[in-house]
Amino acid sequence: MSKKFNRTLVTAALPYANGPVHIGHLAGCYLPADIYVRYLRSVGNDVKFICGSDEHGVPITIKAKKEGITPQQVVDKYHKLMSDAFKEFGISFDIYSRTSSKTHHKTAADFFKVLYEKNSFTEQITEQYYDEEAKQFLADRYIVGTCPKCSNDNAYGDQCEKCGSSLNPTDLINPKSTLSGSKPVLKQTKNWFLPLDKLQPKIKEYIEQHKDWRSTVYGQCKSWLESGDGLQPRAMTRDLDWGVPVPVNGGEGKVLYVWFDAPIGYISATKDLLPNNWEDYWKKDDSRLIHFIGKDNIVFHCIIFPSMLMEHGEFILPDNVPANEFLNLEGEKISTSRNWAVWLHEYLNEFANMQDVLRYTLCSNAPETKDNDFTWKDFQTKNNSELVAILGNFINRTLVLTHKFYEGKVPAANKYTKEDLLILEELANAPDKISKSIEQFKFRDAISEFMNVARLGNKYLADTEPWKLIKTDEERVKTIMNIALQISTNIAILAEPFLPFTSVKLFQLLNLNPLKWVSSKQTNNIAAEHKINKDELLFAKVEDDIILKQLQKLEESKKNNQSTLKNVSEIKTETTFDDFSKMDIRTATILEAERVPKTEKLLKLTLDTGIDKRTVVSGIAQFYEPEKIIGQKVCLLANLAPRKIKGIESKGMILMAENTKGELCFVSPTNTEFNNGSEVK
Ligand code: B3M
Ligand code: ZN
Repeated sequence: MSKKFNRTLVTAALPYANGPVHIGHLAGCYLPADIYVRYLRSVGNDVKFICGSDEHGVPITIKAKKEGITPQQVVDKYHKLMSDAFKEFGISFDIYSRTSSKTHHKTAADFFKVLYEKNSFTEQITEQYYDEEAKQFLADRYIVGTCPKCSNDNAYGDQCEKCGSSLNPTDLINPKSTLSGSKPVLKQTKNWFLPLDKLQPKIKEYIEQHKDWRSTVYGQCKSWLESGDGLQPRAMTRDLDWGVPVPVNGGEGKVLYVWFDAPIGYISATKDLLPNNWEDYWKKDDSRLIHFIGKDNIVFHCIIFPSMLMEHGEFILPDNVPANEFLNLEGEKISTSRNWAVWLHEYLNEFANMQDVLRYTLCSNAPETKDNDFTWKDFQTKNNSELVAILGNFINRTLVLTHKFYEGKVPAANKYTKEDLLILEELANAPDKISKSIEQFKFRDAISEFMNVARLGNKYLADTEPWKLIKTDEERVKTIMNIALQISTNIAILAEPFLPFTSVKLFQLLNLNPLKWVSSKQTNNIAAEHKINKDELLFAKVEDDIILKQLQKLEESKKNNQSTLKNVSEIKTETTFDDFSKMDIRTATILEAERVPKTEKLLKLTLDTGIDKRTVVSGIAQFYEPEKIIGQKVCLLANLAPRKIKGIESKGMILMAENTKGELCFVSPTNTEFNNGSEVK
């Protein structure tokens, strides 16, 4: 951070234009990015805020198929919906572009050509799955099968959403095309690969220069670099008909890999915003590039995109990637398909003019260092006990008393007590504390420092009790009320990044033009004799019935999901008793359990199988605390060939099944009188 930057380009992940925006998106990246940008603007930095919709990629073609419309129709519909929702929440992009635009197609194609001409790619003929009925190559997402790592039957060709492993389609056991349901065949095709294996040393050096990144981000990068054989070449073109056509000979019928073109979308959007000087932001050494994203996009922004930029050679590299973890909803993973979400467009209907309440809740509970939970109860508490009871209450008392005592005119301070001076000093110090947190991307801390200013004001009024004092010491009350109005004014300034609607409203109530950050270090921003406007409440209480209604709505989603049984996979192809009896499944007991360091999903278990004591590594850390499963009876596939996982030899696999929430649970003998080592048959 010692380097001097003269301009900052802030990007927020380009969301796929295939569904409306929910609170997880907002908390994951758009809200922190917006707070950061608003703050930099208020400080007077040169900053541009870039976003847009990601309109390519297989999820969009899948959505189009489902709805019986074209991919273009899908993205047109959602581009508008999403762009509107962001705007309504005050997400202050300088541009919200789209990757189906002409500028983008050209920019991405040109970028590809530069790398192609520099021989950055390797050409590889690979065998890809092909659907003979649908007569097309199958994108990874069009293939489902059984995950080789955790046996989830609904793993996709690129990833198992259950255990988080990233996969190749050929890793899947029993692959099936989702287009026709048929078994796909392997067919040869040529594609261009980015040889990340060869680039690994350069990437490693780059990552290691960024030990200042959030530990979750840095850690994930390190584990990509260090896991197994390190980075692997990745195809940058795909056999697909939706996307940016591959602009070189032999590229017919292929498009750029969506993760090749999407980050270039940041560049194209900057071009659209600043046709004449976009290059300043992307190519000058005194420019700083910051990507706000969710944790599932870390590898693309910290490894793949920087590799592309390095290979190209003209661009600066991301300086920071403050990725957030995930936000859950009422204890469960947010899921579009299960309608387990709070949709922004619905929130706007049901909580009109309460954008800042959601912004406040999401920021003060942001998943910055670990996954976090949004609950409606917490939303109500944050509103009622903090926004209403502290911030709203302080402002309201100040405005009401100013009207009552002085007909809305700011009284002049006449003599400060020692306590007053302490309050003013604390007020003047607040902005630097908030700045420090924001600059370190610690938005939760920042918003709590902000709230402390309102707490300070509230306590000041409670301690000095001007409503009582007015009867005995009118002069003293003038100073107190002047100070309360200074605090209110500074709150209006400091609120802007976090609660922009409240900030605007508060400036209006104070009858002031909005002020910039630097003014908040002073404590004389509102002049004596200045006339303020009539008071109005900033926040309203949220009653229990409103919260209940939201919880009932979620309950409905849950019921619908259970009745449609969306998570139940089809029966696999027939097998024989002989094949089944090759599997040696035994009862066993967990003796020891511990987390595998530097992983999120893995537990190292020691089992008593009745025959031996052995180690099994299992991807269940998201579902079970290690200390709570000691003594747990389980079923174990005991003759599975041993495998090394994270350097630990794992012998066998524990049988698990999914519950209605999609969590993995042990399949274990229900009767406690089982011996370890009893065969399951
Ligand atoms: N569209 C993935 C997502 O929405 C992807 C991000 C692109 S950022 C360049 O999570
Ligand atoms: Zn898996």
